[in-house]
This record gives sequence, C-alpha cells and structure tokens, in this order.
Amino acid sequence: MLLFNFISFYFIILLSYTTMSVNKVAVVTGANKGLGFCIVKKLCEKYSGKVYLTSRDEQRGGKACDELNKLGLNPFFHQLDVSDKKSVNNFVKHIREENEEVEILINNAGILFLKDAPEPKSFQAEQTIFVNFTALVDFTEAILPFMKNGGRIVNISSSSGHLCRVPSGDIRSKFQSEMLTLEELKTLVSSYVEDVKQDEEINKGWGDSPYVVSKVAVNAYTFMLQRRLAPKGITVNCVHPGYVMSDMTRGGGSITPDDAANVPVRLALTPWGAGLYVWHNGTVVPWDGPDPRGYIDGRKV
Ligand SMILES: NC(=O)c1ccc[n+]([C@@H]2O[C@H](COP(=O)([O-])OP(=O)(O)OC[C@H]3O[C@@H](n4cnc5c(N)ncnc54)[C@H](OP(=O)(O)O)[C@@H]3O)[C@@H](O)[C@H]2O)c1
Ligand SMILES: *[C@@H]1O[C@H](CO)[C@@H](O)[C@H](O)[C@H]1NC(C)=O
Ligand SMILES: CC(=O)N[C@H]1CO[C@H](CO)[C@@H](O)[C@@H]1O
Ligand SMILES: CC(=O)N[C@H]1CO[C@H](CO)[C@@H](O)[C@@H]1O
Repeated sequence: MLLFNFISFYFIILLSYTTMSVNKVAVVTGANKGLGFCIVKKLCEKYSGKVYLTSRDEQRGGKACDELNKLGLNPFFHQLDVSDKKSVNNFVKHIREENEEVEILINNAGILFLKDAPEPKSFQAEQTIFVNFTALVDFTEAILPFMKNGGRIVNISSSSGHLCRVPSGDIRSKFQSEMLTLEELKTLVSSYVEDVKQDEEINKGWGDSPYVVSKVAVNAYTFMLQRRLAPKGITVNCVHPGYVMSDMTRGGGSITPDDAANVPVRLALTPWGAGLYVWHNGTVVPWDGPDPRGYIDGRKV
C-alpha cells in the first residue's frame, strides 16, 4: 500500500511536470520599434503562446509594451542586448527558470553604419563583423538548447545578404559550400577583416562594404543552421523585409513596417519551406541567383 502511494505520488508529480510546466513562447529581438515592434503586434494577435517583446533599453521596451496594452494586446517584456554576453545569459536564464520552450525566434535586431559614418574603414569592418555577425551567432547558439522541436527561426536579413553582392566567385563558392562548418565560416570572415587591414579587400574580391560581408556571412550561417536543425524539425529561414520606412532609413523607404511584418510572421507561424531566402513580397529568391533588387540605394531600378 505504502509502495503504491509512493509510486502514484511520483506518477502525479511526473504527470503534472510533463503536462503543465513547459510553456511555448515566441521571442523577437530589437522589438521596441520599427519592424520588430510590428512583428510582435501581429504575433500577439495570431500566436497562441506567450510573446516576448525584447529590447536592449528597459524604458523604450516598457513604452512599446504599454502601447500594445492599449490595443488590448499582452506581450511580455524582457531586457535583451544581443551584443552583450551578460544580457544574453540573463535572458537565457529567465527562459530556463520559467521552464519555457522557444517555438518561434525572430532575429530582428540590427544596426547599419550609414554611408557618411566617420569611423576608419578597418574599424567599421571589425565592428560590423565581430559585433554583429558574432553577436547574432552567439545569441542564436545560446537559445538553441531551449528551442522546441518543430520550432521556427526567422532571421531578418537584407538584400545586402544576397550572394551576388560579393564580387569574387572563389569567395562566393566558399560561403556557399554545404560542407562549410561554423569554425570555417568564422575563419573566412576573420580573413576578410585581415584583408581590410592590409587594404587588400577590393583586390581579393570582397567588394567595398562590410555590411554586405556581414549579411552574406549571416545568410551562410542561416543555411548552415538549417542543415544542422533539420533532424529536430526546426526550420530556419531568412527574409529581406524591403526598404522599410523606419528610423534606420531616416524617413525614406517604400514599405511600412506593418506591411513588412507580414511575411516574417507568416514564416514564423506556418513556414512553407526551410532554408529559404524570402523577399518581402513573399517570393522565394535563390541566394546564388541574379541580383533580385527592385531598389538599389533607395532608388527604383
Ligand atoms: N529599414 C530597412 O530598409 C531594412 C532593409 C533591410 C533589412 N533591414 C533589417 O530589418 C531589421 C529591423 O530594422 P528596422 O528598419 O525596423 O530598424 P530600426 O527601426 O532602427 O529598429 C532596429 C531595432 O534593433 C534594435 N537593436 C539594435 N542593436 C541592438 C542590440 N545590440 N540588441 C538588441 N536590440 C538592438 C534597436 O533598438 P534601439 O531602439 O535600442 O536602438 C531597434 O529596436 C534590421 O535587422 C535591419 O538590418 C531593414
Ligand atoms: C517579388 O520580388 C522579386 C524580387 O525583386 C521578383 O523577382 C518577383 O517577381 C516579385 N514577385 C511578385 C509576385 O511581385
Ligand atoms: C553595420 C553595423 O551593423 N554596425 C553595428 C555593429 O554593432 C555595433 C555595436 O552594437 C554598432 O555600433 C554598429 O553600428
Ligand atoms: C542576414 C542577417 O543577417 N540578418 C540579421 C539577423 O539578425 C541579426 C541580429 O539578431 C542582425 O544583426 C542581422 O543583420
């Protein structure tokens, strides 16, 4: 009898553990404004789980949540600076303590050096690559253990991540190789920074934009991750959101953040494929195909 009670007690504990305590959540980075904010809004309307609006600044994030509360929507706020290890660790710890599984991860946070940035070229290249490429990779790797099987990762990419933007065919084929490992990708990207320091990047066929190299590298990472996570049924896709009217484009742009949020949200809720590079109009674009841009530097072509 005692043994029976003992067993049933643990059975009930086990049952409640497996049925009640793991909650599925969606996480959006850089969500206090612009595209990220609109993505959170649409997820709150359509996704059945908890939605995290994250922002590197507590106040800006809190204000964004208040705005959505007024619309009757209920995102959860958490501070998250993807380029800060301590902040990433705090966020991951929170997910673990809440016993949550990430079903949807949208990597949206991003910054752009404008063309008139005064910093020296080698500094810009180093910053862009090591902070932005490395931050994205490290944040994603930190969250992976908490990704739900069958989950979805959407990375907000850019037309600058298209392979055709790198002039050298030799370098393109390295980025494109299905055998490429994360270590090799990091080494390839470091060799770019070294070439910039030697003033050799144009000769070597990298082109003149660190932004392009960082976005191409992140796209290569997206496809690598897709191959790695396929056995768990996790899909990884990237989207070029269009030339979005946001602070990043200083009032320019040809698509509202609200419209630009539609394709990423559709990919997060019901992806129609994996390892895809999707344009803002919903068309899948071959990463290694011809330049698909309708706009170059904000002008129609
Ligand atoms: N606008 C375009 O035409 C365009 C085109 C192609 C791709 N994209 C991509 O779309 C994404 C969203 O851009 P947007 O146009 O919505 O720009 P945005 O209005 O400038 O928003 C960028 C967001 O990222 C956040 N952020 C920056 N660094 C961060 C960090 N280290 N940790 C956490 N959050 C950080 C910003 O937070 P703060 O408010 O604290 O700065 C802000 O919330 C970016 O990845 C961008 O590269 C935009
Ligand atoms: C969407 O944009 C891509 C890239 O510019 C273009 O090739 C495609 O024809 C467009 N599709 C539609 C339906 O407009
Ligand atoms: C091109 C680009 O995105 N540069 C940014 C990389 O990240 C650092 C630090 O977060 C920013 O200062 C750069 O503007
Ligand atoms: C292609 C691409 O890289 N897009 C973005 C993915 O998300 C990170 C931030 O989490 C951005 O820095 C990248 O630019």
